[in-house]
Amino acid sequence: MSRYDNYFLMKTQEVADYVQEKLSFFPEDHELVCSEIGDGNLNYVFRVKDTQTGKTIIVKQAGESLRISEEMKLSTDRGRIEAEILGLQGKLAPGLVPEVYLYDSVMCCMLMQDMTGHYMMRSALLDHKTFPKFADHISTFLVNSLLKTTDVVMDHKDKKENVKKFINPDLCEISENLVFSEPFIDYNNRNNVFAPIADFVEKELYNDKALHLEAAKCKFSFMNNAQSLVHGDLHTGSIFINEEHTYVFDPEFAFYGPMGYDIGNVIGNMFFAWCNGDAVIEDEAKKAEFCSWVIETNKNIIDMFIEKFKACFNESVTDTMAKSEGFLDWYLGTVLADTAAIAGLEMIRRTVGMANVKDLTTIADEAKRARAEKIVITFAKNAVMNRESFVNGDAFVNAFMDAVNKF
Ligand code: SR1
Ligand code: MG
Repeated sequence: MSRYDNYFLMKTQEVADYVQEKLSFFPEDHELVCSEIGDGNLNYVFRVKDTQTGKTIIVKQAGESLRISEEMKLSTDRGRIEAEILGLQGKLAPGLVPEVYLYDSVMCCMLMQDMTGHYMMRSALLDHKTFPKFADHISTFLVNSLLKTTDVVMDHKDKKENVKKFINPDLCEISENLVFSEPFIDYNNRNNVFAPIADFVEKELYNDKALHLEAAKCKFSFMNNAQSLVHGDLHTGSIFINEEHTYVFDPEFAFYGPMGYDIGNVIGNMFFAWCNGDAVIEDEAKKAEFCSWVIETNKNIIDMFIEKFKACFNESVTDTMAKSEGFLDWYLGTVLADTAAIAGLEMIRRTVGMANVKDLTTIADEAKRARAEKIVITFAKNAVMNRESFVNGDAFVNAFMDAVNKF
């Protein structure tokens, strides 16, 4: 009989004892301290530290309701999904995800590696730090975790087992509402629209029926195209990074969906970093350096993804029909179109929806923030409406700069 035989939400001061009971990670007689470090919308994240050695571990516990909203209840099964996908991604993309030491399905707790020496990427980008190896690292992660979990590569029955294992209805429902629906029709009355651009949003998002139709098509692709095991929430807050290394974490939204969902999330969130840098950095040379790095990085992410995707496809394809001449180019074209559409939809929802990004909300100057948000919405609409023309890195960054030049 243990006090952890039934689920309860732990308080910070209870977490160190929990770790000692569950793992032999720290010596029994060492003094441990614990702090709550999570700033996400859903879970409680604690760091436990050995005061003698400085060694640390992370404990992530899923609550039954969300941190961002008490009324929103969610299955705690998301913790299992997260622990399982991290194990799988660790095999497919070694070194690019943190190690999971234990998943406790009763307490819905994951004990995992502390990614010390790394910054949370969104915060680092808000400090306008640059990471020269990011495009290389993230394109490797995307190709390996996405292409290698498709029917192109996997045995089809094994892949279907994966689809079952990673069915994630509650978290998918959040995205179906927040990404694909509410930014266009605010039926839950919880959009956060920045008042100075309310008229712009009304005209460009709420009243644009052609846009609604394309968003609807993307929503049904999200719900029905079980293409790859996607991370499901790959924004810059789900990445820990330094100059040399990148970790992707927090895949609790994982499910089998279109792989462009992950790639588009990365691209869209990088463009947010550009918007922040452009609006906030005062020194013109520094601004140019940071903003050009973001643009170059997004171009490289797409181009490296294409190159690595083709190489991986040719090396790993197993499906007989997928080896048909022309299939690879057709398939990749659909992935890039999905990527463009998702970059656009993610950018729209993080601007006017319920869950906003600090990259925009911390721009203190109202006029600069309004300009940034109009740039975002203008690029995003183009990316959704004309997604098939986004065929390489240049297409993405040129379209973004076209939007910038309009305001
Ligand atoms: C109600 S949860 C809001 C958002 O936070 C997560 O990070 C996901 O992006 C979700 O859409
Ligand atoms: Mg998250």
